[in-house]
Amino acid sequence: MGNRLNDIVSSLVESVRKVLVEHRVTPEEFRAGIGYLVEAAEAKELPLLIDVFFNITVAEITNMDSAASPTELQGPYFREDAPLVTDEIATDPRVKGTPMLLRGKVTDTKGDPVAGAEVFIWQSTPDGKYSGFHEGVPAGFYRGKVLSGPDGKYSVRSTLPVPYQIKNDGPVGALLEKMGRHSWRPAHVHYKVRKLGFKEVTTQAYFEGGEWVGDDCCGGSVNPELIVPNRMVGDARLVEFDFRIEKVG
Ligand code: MBD
Ligand code: FE
Repeated sequence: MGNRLNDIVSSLVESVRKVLVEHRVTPEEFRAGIGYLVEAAEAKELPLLIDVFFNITVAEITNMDSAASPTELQGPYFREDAPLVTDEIATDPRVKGTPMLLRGKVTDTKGDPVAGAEVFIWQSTPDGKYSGFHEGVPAGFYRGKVLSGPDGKYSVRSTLPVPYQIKNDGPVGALLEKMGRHSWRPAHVHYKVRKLGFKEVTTQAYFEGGEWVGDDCCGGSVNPELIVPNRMVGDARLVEFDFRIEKVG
């Protein structure tokens, strides 16, 4: 039996040691680094810090040799307790937003419809906040869980998210700023598709021509397969997004 935990942690330690040597890191810098991590933890920003730098890589690993549709960042704002929704995701009537229609189909890797799949959808408010994490957004707003129908299809209304700056008033924002990096993400909608007997697919949709699509602070240029064309249905921006999920085993 191998020891995967030991394999990974030992490699991680080895990699960090190389960086310390390469940059001749001083004891003061080393202590400052530890202090920074404590600060990030105290500000509850460790998930954000780790997601910003590494989540994209884990998504890319998942996509290697996968017949399912591409996975992408989960980010720090998923919640299991998303309300079950049928045709509308709750949005704050006090905040003006552009209508958005999210629809698509869940199939297996042969293209047959998968009924009764849970499609979790979560997104920012029109001013870049997530319910359950940021103040001022009622719980359960801008997120929901919709079930695919007998034909595998789902359809819900919401409002358009905007490009937004990841939380930048804490340790993560301070780090990016000192590094000379920006903290913007292109506008996006998050999805997680779950069905017993299938591998879960976590992904995001981006908007054609959207600002920062070529320069996401969490991973550079976004996967072109995840960019939806600019289409309207009535007064609503259409986000047509299909999912191919793969059987376990
Ligand atoms: C987000 O909204 C997000 O989606 C990611 C990946 C990181 C930070 C904030
Ligand atoms: Fe997000």
